Amino acid sequence: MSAPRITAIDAREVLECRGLPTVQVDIALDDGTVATADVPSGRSTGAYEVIELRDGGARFGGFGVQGAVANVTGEIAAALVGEELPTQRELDRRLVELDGTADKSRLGGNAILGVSLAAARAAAAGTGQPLYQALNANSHVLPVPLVNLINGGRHASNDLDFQEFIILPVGADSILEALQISTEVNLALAEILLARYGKVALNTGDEGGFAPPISDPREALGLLHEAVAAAGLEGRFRYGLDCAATHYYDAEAGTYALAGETRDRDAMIELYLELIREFDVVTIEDPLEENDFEGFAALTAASGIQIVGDDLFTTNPERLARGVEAGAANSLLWKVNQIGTLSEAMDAAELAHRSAYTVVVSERSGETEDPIIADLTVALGAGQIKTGAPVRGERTSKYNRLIRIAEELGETATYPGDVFAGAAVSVGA
Ligand code: 2PG
Ligand code: MG
Repeated sequence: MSAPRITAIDAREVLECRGLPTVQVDIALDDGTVATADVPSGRSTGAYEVIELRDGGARFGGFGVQGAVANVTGEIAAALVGEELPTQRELDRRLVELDGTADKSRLGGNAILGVSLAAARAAAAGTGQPLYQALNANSHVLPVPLVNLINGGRHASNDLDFQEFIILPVGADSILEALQISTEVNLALAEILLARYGKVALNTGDEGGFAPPISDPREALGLLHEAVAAAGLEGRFRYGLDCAATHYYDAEAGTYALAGETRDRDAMIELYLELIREFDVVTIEDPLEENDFEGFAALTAASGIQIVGDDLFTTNPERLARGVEAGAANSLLWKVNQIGTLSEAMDAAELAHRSAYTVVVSERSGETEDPIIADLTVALGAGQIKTGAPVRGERTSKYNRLIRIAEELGETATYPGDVFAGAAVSVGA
């Protein structure tokens, strides 16, 4: 049986949650399928991510993506329309070849990823299956969400330097219960913040978490513990951080500026070991700057918890291979737009799993309501997803999609709970 033919590839500018434009792509097939995907966008981006093409100039403050859209409807469409829909891997190989640069800077990572993801959806539609099932017939693992309740860093206008303060509902029995108890903690947190700091503390950051007027990371972690206790849910959560440390690192001086103090790498590692002990932190993303493989390795060895590389690896198999070699981190933050095609991101996830690294699928701070990462998380069997606070449409679209997937999977759905990180981290009760 031959594959359906591509009859049209269209694209447009749409808005992401910060009000900036991003690329949306449609792929139409001759069997009547029309599949669409949106491209997310980061703010605390890593230096080794592929290039997101922006127009510059006056439109949208320079953030327009008309150039990337034109690359989809022009060059990419010209290369593919009229052909049979290739396999995902063949399509992505051709997109990479057509672009011809190492960082996808000619056509734009945003142009290429939109086509790659829309094609994945088009292929799934042809099989009559939901995307997660079409990608992996053995899909059954719903993820533990890393729920980001307090925002700082580049995602918020407060003085917290760490970007994300996270709760992990490992003591839930299902994704739905995980979201229920996380929301109960979020409601309790709002009451505590209001009583302690006034209503200014209820302002939120880019990922929907609160942005209270504090600067001490201990205070933020303490607030999460208080909220869990106030909600009567002690023992059902563990705690996590995304420090996004590149963004408070002074490369000239080789030091980190944190909460008004300056620390070198060793002092940062010491601080993390204290936070792990004091606050039951079981996962830390980007604790050090994006080039410090050695420091990551030292913390990974000393801490025994999940250490996640985001800006460190940028979902790039080559950077991940270097990390595995060095023993840097034991977990890959997985963001499709950091590398620009689904196949290359899948390669990074496969390498992670072969290397006994966990995979945490992640949103970007600039998301649309497209829930595609929910399907990808389940297809990968990653067991962990990071998609912000349980509020606001661009975050809840992912959570709500997971609830539907769990319902579709019925009795076969599993929720990893305490073993979210497998052997990478010991989180015994
Ligand atoms: C991160 C992400 C998403 P951004 O650092 O992990 O939470 O932020 O998309 O701004 O890079
Ligand atoms: Mg990060």
